[in-house]
Amino acid sequence: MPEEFFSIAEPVRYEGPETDRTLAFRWYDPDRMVLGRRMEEHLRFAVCYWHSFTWPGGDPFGGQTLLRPWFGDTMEKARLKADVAFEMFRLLGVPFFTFHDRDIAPEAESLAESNRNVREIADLFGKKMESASVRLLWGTANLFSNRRYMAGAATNPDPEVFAYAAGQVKNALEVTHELGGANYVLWGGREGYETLLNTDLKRELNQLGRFLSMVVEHKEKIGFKGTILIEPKPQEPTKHQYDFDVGTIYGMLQAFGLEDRVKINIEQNHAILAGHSFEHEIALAAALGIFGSIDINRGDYQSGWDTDQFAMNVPEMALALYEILKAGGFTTGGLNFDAKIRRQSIDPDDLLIAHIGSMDAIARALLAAADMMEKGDLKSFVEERYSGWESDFGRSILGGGESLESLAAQVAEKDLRPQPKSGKQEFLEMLVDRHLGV
Ligand code: XUL
Ligand code: CO
Repeated sequence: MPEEFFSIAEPVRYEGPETDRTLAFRWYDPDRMVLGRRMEEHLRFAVCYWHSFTWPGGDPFGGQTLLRPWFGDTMEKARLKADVAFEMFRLLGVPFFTFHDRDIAPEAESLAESNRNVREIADLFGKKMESASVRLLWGTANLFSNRRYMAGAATNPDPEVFAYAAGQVKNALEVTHELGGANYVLWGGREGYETLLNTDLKRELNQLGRFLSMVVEHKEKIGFKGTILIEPKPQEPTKHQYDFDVGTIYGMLQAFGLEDRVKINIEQNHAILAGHSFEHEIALAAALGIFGSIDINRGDYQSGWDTDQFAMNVPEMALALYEILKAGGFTTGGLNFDAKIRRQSIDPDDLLIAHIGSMDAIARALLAAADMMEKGDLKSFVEERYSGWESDFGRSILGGGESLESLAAQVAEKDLRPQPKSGKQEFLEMLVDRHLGV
């Protein structure tokens, strides 16, 4: 069956910008060298299991629109789903995939049985990965769908729920380790609250800190070398999520002494929901030394929820990739398509088209970002703008050599009357457009 689910059996190939074939790459050329690195190694694309293979196409007013032969709660269906998923990884030629424990195997009555189901499918993945070229970018545990987690997992008022979540994460982390995962992600699906009337905020924050520490301790115990990543999101499902944005998570990590042990998985749509730009979140994480990985998608600028659309917007991604390149590129991280086709996109090939379109848009954006790096005009402008801080005077201020008194005295003595200089935003935006080929 899986061979017949999609309309093609041969992997999608790079054909160049001249091609008008839909199932072909125009810009994503894995072997093309960009700034001394293969394009595939820069972008490290991953297909996610949940949106592509488990989401039924529902919205708040209607249920399933996507009919898939592997939908259902049996292990047989889970194996069929794995066959189709690996077929899609092969067709797209993506180097990575990602999953939640609940995406790959059905939940059972007890934790032990559910964990066994996950292990069984993970073993199947392991066998498939022996002959496939796809690797695991990250695994994670779904601590938000089951009703036991309605009041949170680590931040639940009931310690038994905390314990259940711990047991689930232990298994998902071990499975990720066994499959050679490059990272492990924690997205605090319901780690937040709706109303203070029923919530002890301080207690819940401490619970979350303890949970994170336990994950790091277990990672070290089992010898997992990948990176532990936290994914910020400001709201949805809860009104106030504790892991609101990069800055909030950094503060939390510092409070629990984990700022050197955990990094961040930034999602475009979550950045937008937090009132930030995507590139702001990347730049802040890089500045704080906690940039890890990306969930690449596109939020809708009018809707206040997580629309998780496939990213096709080249200019915005060029600015994001510029920040990633400035930060030195990915180490263990990559670009995970945390994106879903629209519920009316019901043709099997729509899954391929969505990924191809986005991979091409991102590849084109990478070329623009690489051009920004190579020409260096944006960088020179910023360096020149701050050049005063490289003078003896600037260094003395930041080096602790001055006080309010000494600075006040120097302003008077040298009769300093600093003059404003143009920030030249339109000029810089024009340069960005030029890097985009305008
Ligand atoms: C939810 C979200 C998750 C995480 C993994 O908005 O982004 O899919 O990426 O749990
Ligand atoms: Co995500």
